[in-house]
Amino acid sequence: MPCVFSPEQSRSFESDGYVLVRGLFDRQEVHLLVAGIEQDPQLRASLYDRNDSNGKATRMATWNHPGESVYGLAARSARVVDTMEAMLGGEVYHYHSKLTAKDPYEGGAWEWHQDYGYWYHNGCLLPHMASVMVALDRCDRDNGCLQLIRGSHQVGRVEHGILPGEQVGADPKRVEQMLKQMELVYAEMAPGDGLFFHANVMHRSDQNRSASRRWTVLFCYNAARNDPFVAHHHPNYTRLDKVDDGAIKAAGLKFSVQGQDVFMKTFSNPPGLQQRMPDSQ
Ligand SMILES: O=C(O)CCC(=O)C(=O)O
Repeated sequence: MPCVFSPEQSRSFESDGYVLVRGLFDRQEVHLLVAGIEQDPQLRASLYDRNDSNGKATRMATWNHPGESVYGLAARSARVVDTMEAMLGGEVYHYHSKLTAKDPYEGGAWEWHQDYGYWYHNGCLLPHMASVMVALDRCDRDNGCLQLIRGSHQVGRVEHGILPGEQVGADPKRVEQMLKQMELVYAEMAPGDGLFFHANVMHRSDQNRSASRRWTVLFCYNAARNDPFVAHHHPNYTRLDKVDDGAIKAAGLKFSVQGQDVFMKTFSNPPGLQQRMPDSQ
């Protein structure tokens, strides 16, 4: 399948930095994705917590290479990869994927940040990077859906550092200005919807204060021509083996393979981000 964006969505990606595609994965695929992620023994064993400033945790799993599991096939599916290639203007490779699981009343908040605020420090010279967040559950304001600042990718990379609550985030003074001039958007999503967004889009999310679970999976990509010049915890250019859109249903409930699929043990900030934000103490 070629890029899933309509011409109008391609234009809004340029101006807004994100596009929400309803029903990127259909009911049967979402069912397989959720079951795969909930039940995969290796993934479950690799879950770790990322705490917010109130001690509330998002449970996470992170993996660098998409394999033959149902969620590996989703990250390699033509509809996602072709759309990323259209967004980033050429061949892409898989940079990593992550589950961000906010459980009822527990799931933690994320501070305002740009993904490139982190990935810059990994030796990625250009911001030719993007992600798609796929909703596994309904995501809304009550359970901590993603919030974005429309058009914020146009400001370029903003300085990031450790904020008073100990999470890394973007310079609050810049974010304050952006919020005065640009629109704050709540990306409410149904299971299977996909939110494609540029790595310089400013985004955050609230704690899950509701009784509904909010699990999402994010597939992140880098342009092949933007091979990082620093070796780090995410891969250098690795050819992405794209699969047909039918691959998820054809494979069924497939889990990761021990020894082939490798999960990370923790969330690591690049060394360049271990400084406090000036004036933020
Ligand atoms: O899952 C969320 O609410 C936020 C995730 C996020 O911002 C990220 O992984 O960069």
